[in-house]
Amino acid sequence: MKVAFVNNGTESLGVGYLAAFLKKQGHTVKVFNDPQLFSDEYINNKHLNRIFSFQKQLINDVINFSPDLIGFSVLTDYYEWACYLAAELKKRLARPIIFGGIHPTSVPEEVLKNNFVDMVCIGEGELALLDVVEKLEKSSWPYNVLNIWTKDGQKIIKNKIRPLIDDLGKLPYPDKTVFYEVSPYFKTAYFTIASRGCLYKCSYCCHSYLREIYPETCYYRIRSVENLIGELECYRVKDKYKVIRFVDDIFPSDKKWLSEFSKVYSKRIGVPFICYIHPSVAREEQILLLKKSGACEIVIGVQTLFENTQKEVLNRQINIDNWERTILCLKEHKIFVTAENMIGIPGQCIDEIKELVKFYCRNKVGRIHVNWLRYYPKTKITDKFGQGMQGIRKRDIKPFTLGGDVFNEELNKMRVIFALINFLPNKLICFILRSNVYKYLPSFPLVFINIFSNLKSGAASNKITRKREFLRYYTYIKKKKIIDSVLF
Ligand code: B12
Ligand code: SF4
Repeated sequence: MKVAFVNNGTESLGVGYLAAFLKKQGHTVKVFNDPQLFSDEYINNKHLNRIFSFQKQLINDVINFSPDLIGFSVLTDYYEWACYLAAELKKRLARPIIFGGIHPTSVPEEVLKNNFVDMVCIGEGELALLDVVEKLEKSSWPYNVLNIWTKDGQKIIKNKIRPLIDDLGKLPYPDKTVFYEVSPYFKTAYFTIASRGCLYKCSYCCHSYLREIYPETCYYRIRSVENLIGELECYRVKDKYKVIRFVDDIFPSDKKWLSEFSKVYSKRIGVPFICYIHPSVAREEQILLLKKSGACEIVIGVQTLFENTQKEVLNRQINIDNWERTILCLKEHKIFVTAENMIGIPGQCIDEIKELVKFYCRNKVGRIHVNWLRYYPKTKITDKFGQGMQGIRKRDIKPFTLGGDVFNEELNKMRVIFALINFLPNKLICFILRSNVYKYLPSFPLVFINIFSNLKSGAASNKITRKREFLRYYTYIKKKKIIDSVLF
């Protein structure tokens, strides 16, 4: 069978895993990429996006490939995009269309209301998608495949969810070639994942909901060190890449795993890497092991410092002293620190954000990210505070870098201060806060704040982003004849 995945411009490990699984069973898989120029977390301009659109070409390419099944991996931010392309494809090509990923997993019934979506996959997709493909191959409709919801006329068929794959080592390595053959910008850094799931369930995160659909299984799973290193060797990462990005929600902190990883990784791979950690589990011992392995940049999610907001709104049990200790320890070991923060949290007052600014004046980090809260469907924060934001209606969505669901002018001015912490003396920052001078600052367009902080930091992840974004625009604009695009 031939399976086409329509991709939103970013490498998706989910699609990589699904492609590898299907290919292993002899199926053909191809990715069709929409580069989404001028529609990303940095630049969002409808007119330029239309002028530099590759969607017409993508549709023609999919039609020429003549797949037996068309798949979309859908995040909420790209739901509208996926619906548009799926509807256009359905008009021209009568083939089954399946949506999978976090958005359909969260609101499957709503997604199935679209007449161009034939099936949705809830949760982990490898086994389910293979079952679907095998059924279609035998010319039968996948009415009774675990994890799959589909339609019989007006009726929605809701199948149960199968347990999570307990041993991730049973899966083939994610297929990277489906992306690499599409465009060189996918090769700018190596992305991979050592685990699935998370130990926590913060209210604004997908795990606050996903854990509910998998109540009885071991939710957090880690690949064996050997399996992970095997993947990196298979793709010759040591020879081909300058940096690796582990995109685990939180990088494994289990001491036994980490000490084995540190020995094997430094010996057989040795490429500097970026990962996320959680301060509750990252003691000095773990940080030392990460350093020995080759961690060059570590991302930590601080979000806010008020314990009440952490506990009551975000469902995080974090001891603020831990943050200071973790940051200090990372800096002592000369690891670049990126701190993620959130603004627009329900009940978060300006004083709370001022405290956060002061915290970073005391504890300087390499890069401070300030993201706007997004009310993603089915998350606990949305259930409690995001009335009407369940993502079930299509809406004009702004990424959390560009305003999220909670943009407000005063907070945006405060956001400018975060971008200045590493460039102005602490005394001046404190004066700006005390005298409320920030209120008179111009409300810079968010894109400038993002680009400014990106250019100024020496973070490895920023270097990757710059290189990848440059190549994404350069390779695709080169392909485009501007006159054609204006006429189209
Ligand atoms: C890695 C990651 C990234 C990477 C890669 C993104 C990507 N496109 O894969 C980077 C850093 C680039 C990224 C960026 C963003 N991310 Co992100 N990211 C993640 C993270 C931590 C892990 C995803 C992952 O690779 N998991 C491992 C793979 C194997 O699992 P999977 O993707 O879920 O795929 C499996 C199933 O879902 C299913 N499946 C998936 N697709 C399909 C399709 C079909 C047809 C089928 C049958 C099955 C199926 O089968 C797969 C294999 O089992 C998740 C959190 C999480 N744990 O899910 C957030 C997450 C997906 N990200 C999120 C967000 C918001 C973003 C951004 C929009 C943030 C922003 N900057 O504004 C961008 C969007 C980028 C883009 N253009 O796609 C949200 C999405 C929430 C939502 N409701 O949509 C998540 C859930 C985190 C959260 N806040 O809860 N992200
Ligand atoms: S620690 Fe991070 S990944 Fe885990 S639930 Fe909280 S926000 Fe989500």
